[in-house]
Amino acid sequence: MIGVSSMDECLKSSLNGLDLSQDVPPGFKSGFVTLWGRPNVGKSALLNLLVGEKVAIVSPKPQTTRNRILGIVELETAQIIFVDTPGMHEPKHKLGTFLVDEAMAQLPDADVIVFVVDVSISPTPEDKLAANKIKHSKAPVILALNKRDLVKPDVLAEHSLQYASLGEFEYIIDISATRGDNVGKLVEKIVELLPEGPRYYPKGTITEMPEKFMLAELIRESVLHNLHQEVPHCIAVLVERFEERPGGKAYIAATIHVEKESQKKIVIGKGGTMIKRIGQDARLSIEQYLGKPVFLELWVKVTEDWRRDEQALRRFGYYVKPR
Ligand SMILES: Nc1nc2c(ncn2[C@@H]2O[C@H](COP(=O)(O)OP(=O)(O)O)[C@@H](O)[C@H]2O)c(=O)[nH]1
Ligand SMILES: [Mg+2]
Repeated sequence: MIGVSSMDECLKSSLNGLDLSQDVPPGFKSGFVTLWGRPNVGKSALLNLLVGEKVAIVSPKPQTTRNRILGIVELETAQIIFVDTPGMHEPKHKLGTFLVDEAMAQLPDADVIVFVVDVSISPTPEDKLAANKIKHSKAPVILALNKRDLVKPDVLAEHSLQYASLGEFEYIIDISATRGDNVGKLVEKIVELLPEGPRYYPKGTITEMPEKFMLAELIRESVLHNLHQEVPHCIAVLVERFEERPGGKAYIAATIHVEKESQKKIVIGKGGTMIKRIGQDARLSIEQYLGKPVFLELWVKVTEDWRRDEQALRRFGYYVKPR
């Protein structure tokens, strides 16, 4: 099950059997940094850039991220555990409720919150909603004005003021998650704000997401890139089999679940062209991720209205906590 009710619980399970007395230099800092904000502002792109590897899928469509995802950055003087969250929005179905709950669950244990916004446009109602949810948090908040590569300096200044008025911020910085502008400075400031602490994860750990989860995410990303409008939001991916085959090839069988027969037709495409394209793109990114050749078999199945069906949501890894 991917949905985790709180960071503490998750941390405890990952710490089982780990030697926490691992030597750390005096003054070593560590902690959880929650990446917060509405959908589509660049939280996952920022996480990947910080970690230096793809741990979260990214797309121009809102609500790409559905689970809390960890990305760990190891420095000489600190270990920063970044927590990527689904974007804050007004939920329209049970999946939406799960996304918002999953994001909210990452606030109480955060040592630092990075509130990411898209500075190329003025604040939207969802930015205001996201800002309000962290108004009373005990953790210090850094305002990261992302996508500065898209705006001229005068617009940047005007929008920055608008975002700055949404709350109280420990530090404000304009960054670009695609170009990398000011990301080093952002990390420096985060380290300054972190408490002293142990190395929570063994050196070299980048994420703790299970491999099967990453495979399903990479397939979902391929669907997001190849299909438009509502369909990508109506899909869930389950990896049924993941096996080593002789000759070092990986065999993966996965099912793409859609909500309606009409969506199944779109995902398969005329004469199977779309599912072929989705499969090819997914295979390439999975091969890059696993570092070995992959044989990928994809199936498409209708699971009626799964976004409103609690049992199906659980099966797909979107655990909805009792309210
Ligand atoms: N130009 C530009 N695009 C960005 C930047 N950061 C993210 N994006 C794009 O914005 C879209 C949403 O990014 P994503 O990381 O999925 O947003 P999230 O929903 O907040 O996780 C993607 O198309 C990214 O490539 C940036 O700094 N500059
Ligand atoms: Mg995301």
